[in-house]
Amino acid sequence: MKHYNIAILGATGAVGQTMIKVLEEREFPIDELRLLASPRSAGKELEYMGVKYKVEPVSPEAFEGIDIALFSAGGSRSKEWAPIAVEKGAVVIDNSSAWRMDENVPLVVPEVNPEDVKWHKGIIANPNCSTIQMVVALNPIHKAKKIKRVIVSTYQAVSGAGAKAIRDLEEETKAYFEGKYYYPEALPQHIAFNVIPHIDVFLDNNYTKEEMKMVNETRKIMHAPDIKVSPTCVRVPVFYGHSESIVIETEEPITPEEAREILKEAPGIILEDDPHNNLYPMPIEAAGKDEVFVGRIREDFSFDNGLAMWVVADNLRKGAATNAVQIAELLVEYGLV
Ligand code: 25A
Ligand code: L14
Repeated sequence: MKHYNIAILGATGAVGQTMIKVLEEREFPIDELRLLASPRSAGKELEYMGVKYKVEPVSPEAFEGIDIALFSAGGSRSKEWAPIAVEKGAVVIDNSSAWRMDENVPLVVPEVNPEDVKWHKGIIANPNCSTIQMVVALNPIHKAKKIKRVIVSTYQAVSGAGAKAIRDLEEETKAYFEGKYYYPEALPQHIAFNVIPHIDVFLDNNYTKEEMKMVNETRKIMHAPDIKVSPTCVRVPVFYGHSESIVIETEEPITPEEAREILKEAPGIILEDDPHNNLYPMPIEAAGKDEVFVGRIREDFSFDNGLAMWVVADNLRKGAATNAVQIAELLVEYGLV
């Protein structure tokens, strides 16, 4: 079997470290592994398969001989380094929002639109975490009964905003009980014992950029330019795992039982829907897992053809690292590297 040279840019970040773990767990056929980050992290050691690897500062030479480069170091780094990595011959799988809506860049969720990797021109974008788990759940229903409209409210974990935001929740919680004050470093407000209806920056239309990612990326991934999405994205004091309350309006009626039958068979989904026995998805249980968990499926009786559900996934795994590694697996499967 062929083995590949892999680079991770942003290896020391919350997503980067999860990428290393996921590559290891899925036994991705790696020949050489290069861990890259900013110069301030160079020299740090990270473990892969029980072996310590030194983190190198990112440079053009670092991409020499690399087959696949996984990027998760933020949008501005992706804009700067992806063209350089491609020029050196690598296929870039980018986790930032930098390239997602570029018409020359496929935006891929392997359970939904795997074939789109085939037309890549060097860069493949990994969607936003909240969007990924939503389309995994909605696409099978959309294929059966066209979805016209989606109303979604998210409950997003702090880890989505990176390693520093994880520390914000830890330190603020400690400070609260010690009667001290902690100034948040990564999040725009205090998150401990609070919820914040603000993720990424506000735009002129009074939605956040995170919310507009859910609108635009959903259409691109599902090849459904007419689907209407009404999102509200909220940060909650949870470390790992995003949750979503989703209400859809379909063209044809669909019963909760039909939806359960469809989702039971759908790829990448675990149905946990037995509320009378207290069975429903929760972030504390989805954390560390690669699937999307769906439950609380019920009729929305506030309008015709309405269906409500609750969808949870580990944002660092299916929302970022796992989805990126699955895209790398598709490249191998289709013989594109
Ligand atoms: O622009 P976007 O697309 O909106 O993305 C913004 C951020 O979202 C996070 C990710 O942060 C990203 O940076 N993110 C979460 N989920 C995501 C997803 N699905 C996602 N982004 C995209 N898609 P993160 O914390 O997970 O990872 C950040 C990584 O980026 C590296 N990096 C930063 N600047 C870089 C760079 N790499 C190369 N060149 C640059 N100029 C960053 O490397 C990290 O790997 P790092 O090792 O330098 O920083 C992490 C470590 O360094 C310490 N540290 C950082 N800043 C400071 C610091 N210590 C003291 N003072 C500081 N100011 C941290 O302790 C940490 O260990
Ligand atoms: O992938 O939770 O566009 O703050 C960047 C912000 C992921 C979530 C992206 C957050 C997002 C992140």
